[in-house]
Amino acid sequence: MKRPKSGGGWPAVFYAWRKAREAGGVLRLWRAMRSKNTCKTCALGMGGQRGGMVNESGRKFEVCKKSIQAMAADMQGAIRPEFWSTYSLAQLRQFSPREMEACGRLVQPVALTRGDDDYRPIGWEEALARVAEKLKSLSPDETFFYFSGRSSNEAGFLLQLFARLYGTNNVNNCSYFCHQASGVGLSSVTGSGTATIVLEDLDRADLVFVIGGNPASNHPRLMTVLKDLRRRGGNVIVINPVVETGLVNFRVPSDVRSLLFGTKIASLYVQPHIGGDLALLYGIAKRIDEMGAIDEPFVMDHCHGWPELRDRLRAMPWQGIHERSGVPQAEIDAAGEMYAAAKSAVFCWTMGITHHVHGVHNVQAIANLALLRGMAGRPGAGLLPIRGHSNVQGIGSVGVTPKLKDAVFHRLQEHFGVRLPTTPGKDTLACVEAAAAGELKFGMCLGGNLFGSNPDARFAEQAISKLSTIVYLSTSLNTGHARGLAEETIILPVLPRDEEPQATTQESMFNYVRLSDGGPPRHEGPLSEVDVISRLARGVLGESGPVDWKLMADHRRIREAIARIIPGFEALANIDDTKREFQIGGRTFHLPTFATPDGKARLHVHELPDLVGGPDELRLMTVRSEGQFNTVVYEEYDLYRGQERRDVILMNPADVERLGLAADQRVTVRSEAGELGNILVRPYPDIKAGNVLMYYPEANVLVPRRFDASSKTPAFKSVAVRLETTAGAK
Ligand SMILES: Nc1nc2c(c(=O)[nH]1)N[C@H]1C(S)=C(S)[C@@H](COP(=O)(O)OP(=O)(O)OC[C@H]3O[C@@H](n4cnc5c(=O)[nH]c(N)nc54)[C@H](O)[C@@H]3O)O[C@H]1N2
Ligand SMILES: Nc1nc2c(c(=O)[nH]1)N[C@H]1C(S)=C(S)[C@@H](COP(=O)(O)OP(=O)(O)OC[C@H]3O[C@@H](n4cnc5c(=O)[nH]c(N)nc54)[C@H](O)[C@@H]3O)O[C@H]1N2
Ligand SMILES: [Mo]
Repeated sequence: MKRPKSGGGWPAVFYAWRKAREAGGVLRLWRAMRSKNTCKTCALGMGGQRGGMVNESGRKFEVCKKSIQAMAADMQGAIRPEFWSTYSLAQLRQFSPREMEACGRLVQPVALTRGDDDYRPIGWEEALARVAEKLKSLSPDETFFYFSGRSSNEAGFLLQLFARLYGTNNVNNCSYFCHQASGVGLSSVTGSGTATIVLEDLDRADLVFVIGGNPASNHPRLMTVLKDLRRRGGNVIVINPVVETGLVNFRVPSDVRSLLFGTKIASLYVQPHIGGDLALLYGIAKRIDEMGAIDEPFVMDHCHGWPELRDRLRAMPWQGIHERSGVPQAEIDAAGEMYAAAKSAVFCWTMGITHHVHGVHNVQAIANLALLRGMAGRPGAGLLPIRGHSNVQGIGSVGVTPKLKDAVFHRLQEHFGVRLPTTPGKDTLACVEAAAAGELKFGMCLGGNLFGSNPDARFAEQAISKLSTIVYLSTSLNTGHARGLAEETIILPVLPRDEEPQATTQESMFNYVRLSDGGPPRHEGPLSEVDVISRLARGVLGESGPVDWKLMADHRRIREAIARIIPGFEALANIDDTKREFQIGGRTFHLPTFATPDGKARLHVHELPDLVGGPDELRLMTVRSEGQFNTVVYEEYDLYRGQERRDVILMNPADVERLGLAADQRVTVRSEAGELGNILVRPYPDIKAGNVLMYYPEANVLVPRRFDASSKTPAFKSVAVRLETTAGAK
């Protein structure tokens, strides 16, 4: 497949037209896109009260291929009742992630009991009664509740409240597979786990670091910001073992000049080894120190830990830095010089930073680098984890975490006059491990694909199979519905946010709360998430408890409770009347007074980790293609990497040659967790030698359950693998 020379551009525009046809016409899609609902894809966020395709400041009109893709998917036809008897479970298990999604929208509850050949439609009453009876028969700590980041603040808050009043803290969200290392890392630095800046700050920056991410595919809106920055004369430093097409050159579709001529994005492209970022970040910091470019007054007045960090930097030999990062001195110097010359730098990062056993250390090292030059706690400079799901941050804010913040815990008890459980709750991977050990019996998933997003797919399948019941609240089918099966599996169809009968709210990665109006349902059958949770809670906890679950089906009531309980959300109480979206207070820092007890930020000191894998192994990253959203695959091809299929391993030509392989040769890829056969070798000069790339979620059978000790985030990006040629095949 031919690779385009730039990201975005006409292919993105044509794609939008094609999707519009699939969605039943341009006008229909246009109306859906312009409705006042928060965009469904990433957490950079568009939409809300300003209408779709308009950003937080309300100024810019943007075309995002991803949001069109997600919208068109929700505009699919319904899965018809006869589907369930036409396709057996055995057939569904053969479906690819793309085929599962393309089945259509879920519109009726279905259930599967082990031994059955296929799912059977059941009524809502029966489905909810079965789930309620099950919960009543179990002890609460035999259950867990997993949340994806697409649901609303209202649904997230209500389900965690129900889970806790039922009696368990086994409440967690997909962040444990995603940005948890960012939250833990940032909290240890600034006392707050989120971005230190707002959207406007990016407009004032003259240097942006893009570390471990592929925003051209995954956060296309960031590309507009980077284009504007380059036009202003600013710089972009990309740190990534892969040269991603769209980070070299991008054609922003909503900007005529950029669309026609393209915009150069990276001023400097640094390629470390997978997992080499920590060494590289220390290297740049060391260079800054050597240059005498440390902001001494800032680190002395506003940070703890400079003397320790300084000693570490000075004692660290350059050779160790080069070996562990894979980056030569000249490139470290170039990055250091560009950084030292910048007046206002913003540091962005994504999964290439968090998906490692040293994910939190990576985040702390990024913060070190920022603080050393006083690049936090003032306008135009700061730290920006680029979040994944559109409301993953909100879900966390409203209490979907095993442990509630102390203030939230007390206010929740007080507000509802209840006592909450104090047993320790489990994170996501711990729940899967506990299921495997037979300690858990029941799981409920508010969206997402718990099976598909897990490391060690074979293990995840076995673990879930040990549960007696798993309940999925989903909008469409995914591989989890065919492979993440318990003794009894129940799928409950729910409405996406633009079909909600009541307004909902979401929080962007800039700590900005948006209001979605909802809209008419496209199909009969699915219920609103809150409706399902409220009915279930009534069935389990009864009508007469301290919480009136019927009243709590009113989103305004939920918002009132959130406003009282969650710090910074006060303005949510009357958002229905004011329609005013708002910035959550106390999290962004435009002055160097941080949310720590004494207001100072903390610098951290680390050991540099060895690179993953032995001399005869390769380091594997598992990543997204252009045509997928997490475990949901929309297209088999990956446009910008020029791959027409997904069962491939991208390798540097030097590795292909060294291992005596050839293009399109079939190999078996092995790791400590498992193996994948019949994978095609694809020589790919843009990946640094020694490192290889495969697509998530198919490659998850290879990802071991290794995780970062303090954030529990699995190391999805650093898997040691070996290749074997598949006998007889070429
Ligand atoms: N279209 C689309 N948009 C999405 C998503 C999607 O699936 N599709 N998913 C959403 C979600 S939940 C998330 S979390 C984000 C994910 O957004 P990203 O983090 O951009 O997604 P990944 O594909 O995991 O990309 C990882 C990038 O990190 C690089 N990388 C891998 N290992 C390393 C390393 O060790 N060091 C460095 N420096 N880089 C490394 C890879 O080369 C790749 O460019 O996107 C969100 N937006
Ligand atoms: N190997 C590897 N594994 C990874 C990653 C990786 O990079 N590599 N990335 C990790 C990351 S960053 C993440 S965030 C996780 C993703 O983990 P998840 O969030 O668990 O997975 P998704 O694939 O986003 O979930 C998609 C499903 O959500 C449902 N859905 C969509 N919209 C709605 C809605 O409005 N309401 C409800 N109730 N359901 C809805 C649909 O049924 C859809 O099939 O995967 C992680 N796993
Ligand atoms: Mo994510």
